[in-house]
Amino acid sequence: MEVLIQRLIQLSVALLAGRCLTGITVLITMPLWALPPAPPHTFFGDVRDEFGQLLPADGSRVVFSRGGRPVGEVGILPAGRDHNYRILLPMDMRLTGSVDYVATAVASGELVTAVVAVRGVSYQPIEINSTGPPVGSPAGKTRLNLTLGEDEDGDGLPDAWEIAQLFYAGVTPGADGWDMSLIRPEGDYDGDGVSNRDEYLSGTYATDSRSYHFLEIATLRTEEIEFRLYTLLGKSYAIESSSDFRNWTAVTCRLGADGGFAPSQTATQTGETLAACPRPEGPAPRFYRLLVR
Ligand SMILES: [Ca+2]
Ligand SMILES: [Ca+2]
Repeated sequence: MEVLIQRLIQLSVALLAGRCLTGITVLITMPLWALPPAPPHTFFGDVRDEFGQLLPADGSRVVFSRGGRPVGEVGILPAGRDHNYRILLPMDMRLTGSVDYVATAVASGELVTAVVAVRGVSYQPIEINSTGPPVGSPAGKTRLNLTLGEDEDGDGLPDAWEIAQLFYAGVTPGADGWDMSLIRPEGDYDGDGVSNRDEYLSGTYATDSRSYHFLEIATLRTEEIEFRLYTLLGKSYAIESSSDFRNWTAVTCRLGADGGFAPSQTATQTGETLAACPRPEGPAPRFYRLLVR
């Protein structure tokens, strides 16, 4: 009877540990101090080059490290999402007396860094400083956009893009070089109502008031709304609608005369373009916005 009770206890322990009972040996050698992992933390976002273009899925990779040692690596994703990289960092519960279940496991609050490897060369994104961002909670998500390029003036915009905008505007460098303070992210150099940062992200000129993204109603038909918008070749566009300015849903539209209907489409021309979208039923007011990637 004593042996039976002992085996029942062992069976309970084995089941609690999520293992199959194959014998007493399993119970003895099972590493009881190796606690289960916590759910991974997800970092995701957009990786852009110094002129605002999303990096293509051409083999470039995002590598996360802790203390100089890699803890995760992923390739750039193809278009079609609201991000072009997504990495799940393994996490450990870090309970007292335990050891990590894998050497690359991280914990909440730990600092990590990231580099982007393009054709074998690693670049440190502008957003990554010497300490790097902290890891959030298990199962949590952190959006971390990564921008390539130099940023000597520390404003978050790649200097190469800022200089290109000034050059386009006819500004010349002084004795101390280019005055990049003229192009601040929150500023609007050309006064077209679109911030310099948004012009960088959308690919328009920050120093040309004729170059900016807009969305307006061109024609209102019984069953269709025709929008007029500004597109750039190769950029993708999505029109979203809302009835309360809080919850937005993508509208399936046709961009240009030849395209099919889809929630997001890549422009085949630069300039004004028409987009045909189904008109919603009912008298409720509807708001629309344009997303550019
Ligand atoms: Ca800068
Ligand atoms: Ca502007």
